Amino acid sequence: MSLIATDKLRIVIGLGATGLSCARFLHSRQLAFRVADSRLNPPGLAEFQREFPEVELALGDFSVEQFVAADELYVSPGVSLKEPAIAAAIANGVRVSGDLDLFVQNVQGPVAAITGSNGKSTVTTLLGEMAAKDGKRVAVGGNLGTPMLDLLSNEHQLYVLELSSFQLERCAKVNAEVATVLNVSEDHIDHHGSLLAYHQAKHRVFRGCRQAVVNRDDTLTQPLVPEDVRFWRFGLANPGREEFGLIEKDGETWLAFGSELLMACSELHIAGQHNIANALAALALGKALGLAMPSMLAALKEFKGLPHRCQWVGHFGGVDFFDDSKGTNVGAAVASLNGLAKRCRVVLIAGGQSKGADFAALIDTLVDVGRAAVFIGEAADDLTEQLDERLPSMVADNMESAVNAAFSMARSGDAVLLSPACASFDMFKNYEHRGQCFSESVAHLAAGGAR
Ligand code: UMA
Ligand code: ADP
Repeated sequence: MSLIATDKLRIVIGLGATGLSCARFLHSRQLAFRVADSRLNPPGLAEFQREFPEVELALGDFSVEQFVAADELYVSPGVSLKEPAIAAAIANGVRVSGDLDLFVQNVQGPVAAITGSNGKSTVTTLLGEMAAKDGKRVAVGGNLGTPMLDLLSNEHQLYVLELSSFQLERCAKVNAEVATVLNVSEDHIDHHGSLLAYHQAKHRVFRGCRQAVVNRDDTLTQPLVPEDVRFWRFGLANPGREEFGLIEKDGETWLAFGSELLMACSELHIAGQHNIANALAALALGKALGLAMPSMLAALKEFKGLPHRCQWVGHFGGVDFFDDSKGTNVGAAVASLNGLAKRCRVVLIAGGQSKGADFAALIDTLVDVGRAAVFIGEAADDLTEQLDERLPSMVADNMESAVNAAFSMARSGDAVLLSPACASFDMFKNYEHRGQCFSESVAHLAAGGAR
């Protein structure tokens, strides 16, 4: 296919999953583009060279001259807009956006746009399963994994997108049928600079939305939107009229809509108060989209949760082991610790790249509900210092030693929880790799003999 020669210079920045999807999209629309990546060997290189041998590619340090001369930059989420070459382009009036803008301009069909500090992947997946159960041809992706541009198809009746603050900060308008910020707690402060800037990036999800789902328990999720936007509210207290919440009846806690009891929480396979909040959020989003309640409840009853989210991975010597490798910020690790603390004492494995986080809330919870801690990665010394010997702790330099150390400090009936409150990239390829190393170390420990 020959590309349309135009006077526009478009540059796709980043050659990971997003960059490749942008390249495929622009190519499918016969629009000329170039690609740049600051890495010499980016992950999408081989695929890119195979699919687009004719497209110009610049690897290594970004070129200020090239970016400033461009008309449009499509910047991958992992690349900061503060990169000097990109900042210079912005200062020169170059149009800078990302895959989300391209998606919004080209999608046909309603979009559910989901962001928040924690629970995004769980709620996105759950809502996708509810929609599928209700017979909708639904596409599910975004930050969850499949780049959103790869989802575009006339076949789909609904798009359910998980959106990160990185994707949102470079998008003008999302125009979602329903949008939500599930919760807001500190994350990615190294990237955004402050909680305020992070909050503002997240709240872009509401731009142009027709309906909004709001968490009654977290005022930071409340949007400033025009009056004609329809609100759906959820929270862990008794619901008001047309709201989702919890009702206690006959010794059971029920998911409820107004005064209507929907299903007992004991029927959920996903554990912890945070997952009950996720279930309520998914129901509220589904209600906004007009999904039938019986289909949504059937999907909820079947949902077993995602891997690396408080996932039970083994039992040895009287100790249960849980992989919460996706607990990549303080709020997530606190939620997991509190969830497990309902059943037992916890030995926590935490640490990695802190992203500029303040660990105070994690340490306070750990002191309350923990037995001991093992710290790993770049944040290990900071965590040890903040714990200040209020609980026994050790530092380990790999996952196998961390699991062995955690087990040696656990008592029969305790749980060992990997919920790092940090990014994984200092020691692992990604959070999945970290979780896999944890499970393998647990299996190795179990194979090595009794306590
Ligand atoms: N990078 C460079 N130079 C470049 C381009 C990228 O050094 O020129 C680095 C980035 O700094 C980053 C890494 O490469 O460390 C990957 O960045 P990317 O933008 O190329 O990432 P993609 O492969 O396109 O994947 C992105 C999301 N990644 C990020 O936002 C970092 C994926 O979310 C998402 O699944 C995918 O798009 C499809 O939409 C992952 C993630 O970690 C799961 N997200 C963060 C999170 O959930 O906390 C936001
Ligand atoms: P995200 O996609 O936002 O990272 P996930 O659904 O993948 O969220 O869950 C990641 C981790 O965040 C979980 O393992 C758990 O520790 C924590 N978590 C999930 N849902 C919530 C919630 N609603 N509130 C607080 N923490 C949560």
